[in-house]
Amino acid sequence: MIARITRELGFARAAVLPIEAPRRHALYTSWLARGHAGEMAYLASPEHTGPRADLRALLDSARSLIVVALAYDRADPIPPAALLRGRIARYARGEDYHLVMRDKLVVLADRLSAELGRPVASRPCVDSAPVLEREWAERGGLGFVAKNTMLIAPGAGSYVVLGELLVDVELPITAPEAPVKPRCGTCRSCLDACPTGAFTDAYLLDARRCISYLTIEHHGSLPVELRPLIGTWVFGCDICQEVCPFNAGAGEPHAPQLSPRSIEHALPDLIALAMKGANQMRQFVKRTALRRVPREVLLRNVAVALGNTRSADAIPALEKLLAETSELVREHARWALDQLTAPRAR
Ligand code: B12
Ligand code: SF4
Ligand code: SF4
Repeated sequence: MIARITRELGFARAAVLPIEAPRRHALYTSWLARGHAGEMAYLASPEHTGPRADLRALLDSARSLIVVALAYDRADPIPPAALLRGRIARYARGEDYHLVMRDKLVVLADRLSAELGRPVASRPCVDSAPVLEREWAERGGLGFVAKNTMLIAPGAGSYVVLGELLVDVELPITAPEAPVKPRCGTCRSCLDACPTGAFTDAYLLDARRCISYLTIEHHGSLPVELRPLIGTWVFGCDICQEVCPFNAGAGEPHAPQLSPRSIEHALPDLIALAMKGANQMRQFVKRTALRRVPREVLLRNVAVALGNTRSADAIPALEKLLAETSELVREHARWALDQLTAPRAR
């Protein structure tokens, strides 16, 4: 029944697990203890560490966990030439996946309740909920946790987002007895390709060096030594997924809501983005995951990306950013202008 409903709802993978203790909670707390979470202090709060160790803290009547993967669009659109283009990570190019996933999980709970002919108590979770999502996806047999720390569902690859539905129904378990074996073998393409050296080891990521963290979670001044390494990413980063052989080819069908809203939401014209006032920016980010960062943080990222284009065409846009009220934006625009005027290292 769950397999049929989740397929009809467009999920790429789904599994049912019993409510059990996670096996890797200690890995999570040791990751926090190493300081790898950077400024994401909320991850270490009791509201986050507690429920990650015990799913019942989220729904005390929970009897089963349904874990799902939703595929998003991996194709890069071909933009018109001759503009300075930035990059937005693929998962953030369409409608905000948190909204899409949550809506689907709520429908899943309703359909389950209708088929069982009784009310079902449930709790949908996605990303910000205190759940060890990759562990449960792996335990459910959706895929394996890879060296780049991503959950890879062979066939669909790693371009999937995860979600969970806790329900107070004892459903037939579909999770495999033994976990899916890691399939990276001797490959280490992702570890070598990361421009900022964010992997301290295979399976271990120091968020403080990750472009995804720097452009989305870190809202202050960007470390000067990392700015040139951010390239033209303005929101997130996909490099450790782009180089992965499990993502080669067209993949499987993805949720249409997660397709890029426009070319500008995938490979944005950096100059046009720098020129957007508050209202225009609000329109641009509406109902996308981009709305999760303040305008000044997006403009900070745009300034760095413009500096990294090393193109004199970026100068007028950066000069316009120098007039922003935010000192954060002005400081990054000054840095970017310095990149454009400084002689290149040979
Ligand atoms: C904090 C966070 C981040 C941080 C830290 C990422 C990280 N790798 O830890 C930052 C901001 C950097 C980030 C970036 C991204 N994120 Co993020 N993030 C999260 C969040 C909220 C928590 C992750 C976490 O707890 N990290 C701490 C580590 C220790 O835990 P973990 O990654 O879950 O690792 C588990 C396993 O790897 C395993 N494990 C640990 N060691 C070992 C060793 C071996 C040998 C094995 C087999 C397993 C294993 O145990 C860990 C604990 O259970 C989750 C949502 C959630 N609630 O889980 C999304 C989540 C992981 N992110 C997601 C996405 C999409 C991204 C980005 C791709 C976005 C982008 N394009 O910019 C990048 C990918 C960067 C990367 N290579 O991970 C998806 C990943 C989907 C997938 N297919 O895996 C999630 C699940 C959100 C979602 N609902 O879909 N993210
Ligand atoms: S998302 Fe980018 S910066 Fe972060 S670990 Fe992957 S390649 Fe490195
Ligand atoms: S690039 Fe290679 S090592 Fe990295 S996740 Fe993919 S298969 Fe594993």
